[in-house]
Amino acid sequence: PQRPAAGPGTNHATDDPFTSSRTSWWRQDRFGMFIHFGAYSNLEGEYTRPDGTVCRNAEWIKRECGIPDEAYEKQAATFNPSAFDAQAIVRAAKDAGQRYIVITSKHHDGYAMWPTKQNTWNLRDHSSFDPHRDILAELKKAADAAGIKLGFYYSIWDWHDRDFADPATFPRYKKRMYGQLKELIDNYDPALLWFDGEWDTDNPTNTWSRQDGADLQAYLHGLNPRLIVNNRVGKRDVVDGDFGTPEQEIPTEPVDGQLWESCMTLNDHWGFARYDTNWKAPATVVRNLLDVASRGGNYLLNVGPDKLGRIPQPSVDRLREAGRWLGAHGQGDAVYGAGHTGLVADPSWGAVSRRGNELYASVTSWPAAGTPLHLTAKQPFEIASARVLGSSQQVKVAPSGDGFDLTPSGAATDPIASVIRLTVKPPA
Ligand code: JFZ
Repeated sequence: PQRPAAGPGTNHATDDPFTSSRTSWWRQDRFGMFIHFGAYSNLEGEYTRPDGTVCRNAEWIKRECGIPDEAYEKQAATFNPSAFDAQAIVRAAKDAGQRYIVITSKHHDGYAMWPTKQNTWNLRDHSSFDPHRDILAELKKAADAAGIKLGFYYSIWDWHDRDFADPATFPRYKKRMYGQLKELIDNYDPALLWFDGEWDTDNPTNTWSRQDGADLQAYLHGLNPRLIVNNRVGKRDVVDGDFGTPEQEIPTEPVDGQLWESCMTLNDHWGFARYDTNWKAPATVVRNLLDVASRGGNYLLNVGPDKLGRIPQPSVDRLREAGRWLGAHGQGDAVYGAGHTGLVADPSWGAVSRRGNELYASVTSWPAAGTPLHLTAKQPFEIASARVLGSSQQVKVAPSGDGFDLTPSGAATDPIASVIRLTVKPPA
């Protein structure tokens, strides 16, 4: 899909994100780690009200549980993520086959996770954390050493800064926000900024406009022309930012002519919630990644560290299982640098992605011996060869109806998904 030309009042990088070298790593890498970590993590999902009743939420706990400012500030003063281990986090991402990390530098509660000079509502000045530590610097260093890209989530919406909520004072807030973003870029050189909280909320004074988004993006690209920025910088339309951000869902169609990335939780919350044990099965994680890649998107899979800064073990386990799958039999070739085929319809038995003239048919429901998998062709092409990764078995290929029948001769190679690689001759 082609990106429309910039119209009046719009702004975006003048290159085409679909083909630009600026976005090249992001378009190849496909799989990233989202980290929701902030002052809310210190409550681990539960707030006990003065009357003894317990209210549950995660990163929205301040607002959803109606925690008074003083009480929230008081708990944040005890926040001490002393077990935050950047190398362990980067290792978990690397083991998962994730190639970039996006961490919340500031969520809606306004609490900055680095020693910002714009206010004292941050991890250095309002916590019980070692004042000599800087977790974003630690993460940057560990990510660089591992060849992992680092990006920052930043919420435009701010519940803490008094100047946010009044149009008369919003310019003052905006100045501090620009100041914080410059700090992030100057001090940590992020590859990507992931904005959020740009939407019209129940706060009637939130007047964030497309032009505000365009201005901000121009400012950011002035600081680093190679930055990648998501669409929540503006109004999430095709001209806003580089990529769309469907949340907790996998689109079946291109997202408004934009690159896209599905962000998803591993359980039912973004931030740590000690009571939430509704973990996705490892197979679900891998299959989601395969569906996403086959439709040309990226998958940003979230972890929520606990109040000490540790990724929950069930998350680590699932990440490791995803990485095991990607590393086995070269199956990662179905994901990295692979994308939408344009040639075949989404099958019911799995997902098909494409890298050059190879199609990767990832089969999540392996057929009984002798039963074919049908591949529906959306345009004519030929299959020159077919083999199952990690197996020497034959795959019989026969034209059939609106496409092909693929009949493997043996057993599945992987309980999560087995991959048939097809070499194709697409129409000239
Ligand atoms: C936002 C945040 O409010 C949430 O805490 C989390 O950080 C998530 C990744 O982003 O939540 C949203 C944003 C957009 C929609 C819904 C929730 N949306 O477009 O439907």
